[in-house]
Amino acid sequence: MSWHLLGAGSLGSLWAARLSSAGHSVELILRNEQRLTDYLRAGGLQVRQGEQVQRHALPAGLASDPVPIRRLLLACKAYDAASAIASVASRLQPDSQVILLQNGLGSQQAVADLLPQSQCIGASSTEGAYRENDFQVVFAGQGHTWLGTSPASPAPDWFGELASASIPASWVDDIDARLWRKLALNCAINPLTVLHDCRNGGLRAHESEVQTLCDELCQLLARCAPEAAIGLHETVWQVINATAANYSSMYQDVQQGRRTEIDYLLSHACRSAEQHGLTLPALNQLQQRLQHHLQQRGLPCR
Ligand code: NAD
Ligand code: KPL
Repeated sequence: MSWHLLGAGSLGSLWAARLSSAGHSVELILRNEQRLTDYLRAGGLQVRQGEQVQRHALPAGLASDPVPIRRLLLACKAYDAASAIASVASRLQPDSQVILLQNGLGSQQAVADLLPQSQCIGASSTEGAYRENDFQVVFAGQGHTWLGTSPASPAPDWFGELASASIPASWVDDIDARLWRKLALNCAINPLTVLHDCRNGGLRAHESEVQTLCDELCQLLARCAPEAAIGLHETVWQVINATAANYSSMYQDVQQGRRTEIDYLLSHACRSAEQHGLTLPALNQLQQRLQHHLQQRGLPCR
């Protein structure tokens, strides 16, 4: 059975390249005729890892193509997920499976609401990739991807294809908690790196601010995904230290004038707190400061 990829950007290209190299059939779905022409002119996807460059001339088409989709990897940003899925919804079959490779929370539910007949599989990844140019991707950091459904279900029969393609992945029965945990890490680190204009390691100079955010995030997790709260403070500092020389993904988005995923990270946390009747002043203030910062740079606040 073919894999279809919607969202041939950094992470999506990495998955497509590895699956195809392992002999699995993969077809890209590009946004429009212009992107398809650009892709064909580029001669396929290019993936660079260190000095090694590989080209993958995978077949590509458009959302409007008639071929049914049985297994879809959706690898766009969280804010594009619902509209991207809407563009292929008529091609999905009642037994289709859709892997949602989005960071944060909120977009998965939006997609699931649009696809009541499909099985939506959440994914949380620590792999690192970025785009050098259109259809040219750099594999920047080894990582792992956790996949699963909510409520939990057994691993699908194709799951072994990921291992055969050297995509490090585990099937888990607590994907929501894993997504919450990653969201909490991103909320404790990313906005502050933007507001303090620093690398992750620069947050060591703002210890009490980080600690207060972790305190409030633990209160929120205690309501939404209690197991994700365990050891949050320690993990946040471990990540800050392990990635001290890096700029967070949100910092890089803002620097490059790109829309951030704030609505699916910090704003999702603030909305969830409100829904649970929790008052989390530091988190709310952080959201306001970040939104103001984005607004001043002409970037969307959501
Ligand atoms: P990206 O911007 O590099 O790629 C997204 C791609 O989706 C783009 O090529 C865009 O053109 C395409 N797209 C959007 N809407 C589309 C549509 N309607 N039809 C066709 N294509 C469409 O994004 P990314 O960095 O790969 O991130 C994807 C998700 O994975 C994000 O939620 C991100 O937070 C998460 N993530 C990324 C990394 C990373 O290292 N890049 C790591 C972990 C998690
Ligand atoms: O995921 C990250 C990001 O930059 O988005 C880390 C490195 C964990 C910082 O929050």
